[in-house]
Amino acid sequence: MSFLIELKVPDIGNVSDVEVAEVLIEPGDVIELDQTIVIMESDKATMDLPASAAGTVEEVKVKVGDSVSEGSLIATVRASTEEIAVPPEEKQPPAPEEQPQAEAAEQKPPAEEPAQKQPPAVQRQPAPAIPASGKVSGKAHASPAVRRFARELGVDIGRIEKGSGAKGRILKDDVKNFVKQVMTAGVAAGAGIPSIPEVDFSRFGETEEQPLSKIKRLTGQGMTRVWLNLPMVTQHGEADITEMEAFRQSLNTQQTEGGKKITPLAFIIKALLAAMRQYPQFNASLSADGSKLILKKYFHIGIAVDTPNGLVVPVIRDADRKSIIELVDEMTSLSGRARQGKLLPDDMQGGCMTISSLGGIGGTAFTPIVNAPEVAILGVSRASMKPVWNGQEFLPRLMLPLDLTYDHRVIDGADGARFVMAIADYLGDIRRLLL
Ligand code: CAO
Repeated sequence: MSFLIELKVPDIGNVSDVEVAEVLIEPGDVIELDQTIVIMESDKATMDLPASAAGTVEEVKVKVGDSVSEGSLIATVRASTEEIAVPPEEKQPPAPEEQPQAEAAEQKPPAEEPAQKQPPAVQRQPAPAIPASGKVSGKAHASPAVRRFARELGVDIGRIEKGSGAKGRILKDDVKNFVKQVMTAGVAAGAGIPSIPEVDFSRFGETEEQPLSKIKRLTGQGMTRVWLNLPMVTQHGEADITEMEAFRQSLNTQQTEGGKKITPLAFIIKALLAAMRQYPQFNASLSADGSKLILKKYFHIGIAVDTPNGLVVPVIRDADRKSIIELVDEMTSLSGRARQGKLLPDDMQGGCMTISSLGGIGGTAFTPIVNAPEVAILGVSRASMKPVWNGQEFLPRLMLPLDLTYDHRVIDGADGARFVMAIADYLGDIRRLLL
């Protein structure tokens, strides 16, 4: 005899509308009592929802991103009489009136739950400390999503001794805690990277703590990952943009009312695209195992935008098919939305190469960090008038500083220099962009 059992969200305290972060079951799965079936996330905590019954999953009623509260139906499970496991201390002879109810359930799904108590949602505790040796604990018990998350952070999940989820399952928080521990340990476990010692600055004077914005924290993690993984070299160069500037100024003077101001950046994008077409290895990414180069036939350009919350990189798609005016329009719209915090994740994905322009602010040179898995980034500083020797005399020319950082695993130094020179040549004579 079998019964259809509804698995619902139990009492989760005063919290409601909790988001489903992971669904760990699918129809047909055979599950055990207390096995984690869903992971829920509120603002304050992450909770595992254990199965209140063993059996075969018939239907899953929620998906990632759904909001659930106490009583929300998560799934239905078909269980045989033997599978209806009740915790030993609660096992009691069935009350005489319960038996017919259970039998009725068999004929008329969805049935009432048999007398069975829903186990409470498990609020996570931080994962236990990792031994400094970074010892591998055997086969890690984690969902595909958690494994993917660990991979993204470059964490070998096998080094996490035990998860804080039901039955030692490794959860996202465990991976995050592992990374934190590795970053703060005296010597990073296995990596041998000494950490910056913690200092009590209040010993030296008054201090105030200011939490970093989410964007800043994520950017920090991303930058550290790139810094540790990529051997980077920065090639500096200069473009003579005297003529280009004269043309740009004339375009801005002729602008009709309401027309957007054209900054040097639109021309720099055009020159970069031409150089990428000439040197396809710059429009590429290295495969994850480092064995091959994936050449891209599309040209999406990321633009680093400084916002009150930190740095974001929206992407101009198919920039090679856009005119100067279209590029200006799109940059204005993307940087405006970036500063209002209105960019969608899709707006920041798929870039082939990034430009980081500090030209509006100042400076003469800097060394930007590659936005991996891209293989290079073009930094631009402020153009200034310089005396340039033409073989006979010094002439005042407007010179634009260019800083190209590249992944040395993919780009050789000679190609780096050629690429910067190509950009400088295109900017020096923008008629060449027409060829
Ligand atoms: N040389 C001289 N002047 C320049 C210049 C350059 N390289 N680049 C821009 N300018 C001028 C513009 O023409 C404009 O002049 P006016 O005010 O006289 O018209 C002024 O500087 C301001 O330009 P802008 O910065 O507003 O516009 P932009 O198109 O050059 O850049 C954007 C747009 C979004 C890239 C920029 O605003 C920004 O956020 N830059 C910061 C990027 C950053 O933080 N990078 C660091 C990341 S870590 O690598």
